[in-house]
Order: sequence, then structure tokens, then C-alpha cells
Amino acid sequence: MIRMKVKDYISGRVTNGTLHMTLIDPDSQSSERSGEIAKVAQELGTDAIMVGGSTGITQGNLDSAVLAIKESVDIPVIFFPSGAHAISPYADAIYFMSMLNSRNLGKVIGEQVTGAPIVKKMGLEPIPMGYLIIEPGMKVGEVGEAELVMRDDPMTAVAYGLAAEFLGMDLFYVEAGSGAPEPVPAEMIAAIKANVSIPLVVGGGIRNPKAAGMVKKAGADIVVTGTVVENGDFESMLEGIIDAVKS
Ligand code: 1GP
Repeated sequence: MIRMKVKDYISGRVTNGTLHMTLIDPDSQSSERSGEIAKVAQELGTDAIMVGGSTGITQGNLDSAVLAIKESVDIPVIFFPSGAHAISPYADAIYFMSMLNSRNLGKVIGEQVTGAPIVKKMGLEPIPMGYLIIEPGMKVGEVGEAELVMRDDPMTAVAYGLAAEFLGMDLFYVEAGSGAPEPVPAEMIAAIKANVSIPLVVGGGIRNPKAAGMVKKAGADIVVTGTVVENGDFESMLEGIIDAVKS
């Protein structure tokens, strides 16, 4: 089957409304379970599966999770990398991303230079993306050595977003960090939306339908949620979140 490029799939869909993507961390459960989670997410209407995590990603757990997920769903499976040490040829695409506010040049451009020839050789579709860590940043902020953008400083986030756009990136992703107590603030999302033309991805701490609705209403084009649920079951929580994003 000739497959549509994932970039075209995303840019086609965002013109019709907000998308939801489900992030699965291969280090958090067996690959079989990753496949089951992806299947449930697809049935509930998620638009793509992202695979990644800040730590504990190896070529082995990554490949087996991606393969299990690919077997379970038809929607695109996008690798969300933490570095060039493990890259899966089995994904449909890779977010080819730069952590714009890292103090570590390796996270800004070094890992990308190491990874680019590997991505080329694998024939993996790269989707250029600017990635910005917002306070509190959680584990990804720590591991990424991010100079966090403060929650009350929307204009700095706007400036980074414009820089991503002018550098030719296709997506701009603002990340509060997995497990953040609150998502990226609505005022910041709205300010970016008002000033930056490339699609805006928002993730981190979106753990219930109310938060998902807030992020969507503020202007997110793509809402990303992980699969850790504190109370209740994953399926009903995800159903409520996806409904809030799509309504
Ligand atoms: C994706 O890191 C997030 O941007 C996922 O965050 O685990 O808090 O949903 P949660």
C-alpha cells in the first residue's frame, strides 16, 4: 500500500480541527501492552501514536514496542526521540526535533547531526519540529538541561515559536513535562496561537477532559497525552480527553 506522508496527514487534518495524539513510553510496560493501549486509543479516535520517553529507551524496547503498535493500529506511529542512541526503522515517521531552550548544545543540534545519517539510511520520514520546555518541565526538563520558560512569560514562548517558524520547522511543541501538575497555561497557548503560524502541539499534565478542553479552547492544534492515569481507568479517562479535544 502506498502510504500518505505523515506530514501531509497531519497538515491535512489540522485544517479541520484539533488533533489528539497518544504518547506511549516503551519503558513503562511490555510491548504487548503498548500494542493494546494503542489499539484502544485508535478506537477512541486518537489521530496518531507517538512512541518515546525521556529515559530508559533502548533499541530493543523501542523496536519491539513500535512493531507491536504497528501490528495493532492503522494510524501513523511517530517516533518521539530523546536522542540518537536508539531510532526505530519500524516507525512511520520521526519528529526531527530540537530542544530549543536546552543549555546543552547536544540537545539543540548535536544529537540531530548524529541521527540525521541514520534517519536517511533508514528511509524514515523526518518531521522538523521545535520543542520548548515550559516550567515545571519535570523529567524532560532535567534530562534536557532546559532553561525553562516561566509560566507567566508567554512572550518568550512566542519568540521561540517565531524562531521555529522562521527556521522552517513544521511544528512547534510546548511541553510542561510528563506528569506536570498543570498543563501549559491557556494565556501562553493563546499568545503563541495569535502570533505563530505553524501548528502548535501542547503536551504535559493534560490528565482530564477539563484540562484537555482548556488547552484546545486556548488554541492548541495538537493535544498530546500520555497513558499514566492517577485515578480511574485509562480507557474512560482517554475517552473523555479525546471527546473534549474533538468536540
Ligand atoms: C507529552 O510529556 C507529555 O508532551 C506527556 O505528558 O504524561 O503528563 O500526559 P503526560
